[in-house]
Amino acid sequence: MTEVVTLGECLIAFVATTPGPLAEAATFDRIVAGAEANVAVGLARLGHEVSFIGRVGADGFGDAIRRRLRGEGVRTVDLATDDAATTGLLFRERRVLGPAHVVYARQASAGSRLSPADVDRAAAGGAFDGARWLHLTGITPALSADARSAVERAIEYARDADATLSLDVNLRRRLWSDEAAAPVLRDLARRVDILLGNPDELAVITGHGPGHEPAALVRAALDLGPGIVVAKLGGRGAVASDRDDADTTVARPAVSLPVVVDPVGAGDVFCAGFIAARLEGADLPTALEHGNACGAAVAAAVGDLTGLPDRAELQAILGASREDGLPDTIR
Ligand code: KDG
Repeated sequence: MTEVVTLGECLIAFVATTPGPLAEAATFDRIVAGAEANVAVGLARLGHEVSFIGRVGADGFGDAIRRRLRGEGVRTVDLATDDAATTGLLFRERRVLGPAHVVYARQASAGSRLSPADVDRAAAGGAFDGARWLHLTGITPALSADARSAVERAIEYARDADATLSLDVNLRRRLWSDEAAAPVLRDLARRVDILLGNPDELAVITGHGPGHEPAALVRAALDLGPGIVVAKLGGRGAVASDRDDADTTVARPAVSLPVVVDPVGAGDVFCAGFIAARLEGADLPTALEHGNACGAAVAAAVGDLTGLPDRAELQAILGASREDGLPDTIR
């Protein structure tokens, strides 16, 4: 039995070893990446039981993903090996300022061939039995028609299990245009309990142009239907509103970092910290603080998973940030 189920494409990422544009990058670190897998590992590190539904190729990259997820304690029985396709890859530059550019090699990859049958198999194997939470991202429906149907199937099982549904918008403009993404993501947003995204993403799904305050975007997104909307603001923390008290916006500042080493993955791990806190009964402001702390820990190290905190580290970061900034060492 698992508390949290998630599904999507886990990739191997080649991340430039030195900061700068991709055109200048000649050496790369090989890491395991993928938004939903990042959330899964983040939750497992924080002591929660997580199932990951997906596909990898019958290749060394797929083996590396399986070993990593399993080693982190994520349930991988529903991570199928697809003999007919290779594991998806991405190549990413490192940027401290501005968004990092990415090149994908994931078209027709094993992960993008995820289908409703995979979700049915996982359900038959008990993945949704007693599940309390299903976490989705806007990446999976962009991968293929089958992957989009797999998301729909997972929602059906999660509803039957009375699980909480969360959606991290995670708009990937290398996979689809705003015009193609907006109606699909809006339709998902209407049906989840908790919607998370950055202001740019919330603007796209609410149909707002740029330049709106996060609190206004959160309120507009609440009108779509979710019970809670969270705007992730990176270095400015997070703001959120609950439908039951829509006039009140809760804001929590980011944990301030002496240096942002690699912010990619921080948004995913924010979700992990937030979900873990809610599973443990935390109120909205506390869940935002946990999300911010997890995000900061990941932004302080290279790679999507490297800096993920365990429970003790999370408590140390929270304690230190409430006092006087981060200590040099937390243990
Ligand atoms: O959020 C981090 C992800 O962007 C990264 O791990 C890769 O999932 C990924 C994607 O599709 O871009």
